[in-house]
Amino acid sequence: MAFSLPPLPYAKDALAPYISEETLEYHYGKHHQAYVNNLNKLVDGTADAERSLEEIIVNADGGVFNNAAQVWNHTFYWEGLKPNGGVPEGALVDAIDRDFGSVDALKQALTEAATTQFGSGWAWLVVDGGSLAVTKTGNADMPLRHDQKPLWTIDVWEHAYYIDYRNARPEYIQKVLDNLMNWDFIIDNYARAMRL
Ligand code: MN3
Repeated sequence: MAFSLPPLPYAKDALAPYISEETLEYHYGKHHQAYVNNLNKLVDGTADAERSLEEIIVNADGGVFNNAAQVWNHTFYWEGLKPNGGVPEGALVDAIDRDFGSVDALKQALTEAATTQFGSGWAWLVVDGGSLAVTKTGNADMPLRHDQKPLWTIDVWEHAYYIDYRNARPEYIQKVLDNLMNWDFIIDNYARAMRL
């Protein structure tokens, strides 16, 4: 069964003005779609065609891993973005206070990771051994490869921000952190991660 591009969880203009409809047309409609298409070409006729995306990500290398992980990473990124995406609450807030000191300090750690990732990649909020942590990964690399459970991510490949912010990656990061974090999604992911 071929992999398919999951529908966006909102309209293409829903993240404007922080992320424009034009960026979504390219980033979702072209880049994300291309990873799906490339993955399908690579796994066609192989055992990976019958595996889940997560099974491929944990086991594969090279182009199969890169495209499978990029399909997964982008779907997760879109789900993590939302205007008016709630506020941190409940057990998640307790964990943030314990592991970072405050929500502002967590955002500062995410800013630092996303800003300093050299070249293409991602910054992540993860659960690592029961604690919250902020990490950064290069290219398609992602937490499932490191026995970490992802809660949220920000894409810092240039294609994520170049139409709206040109080279100003720090401005893109700040706008996303201040306006588009889907805390309801993070709360759900944290609850699921702590049950596993
Ligand atoms: Mn991307």
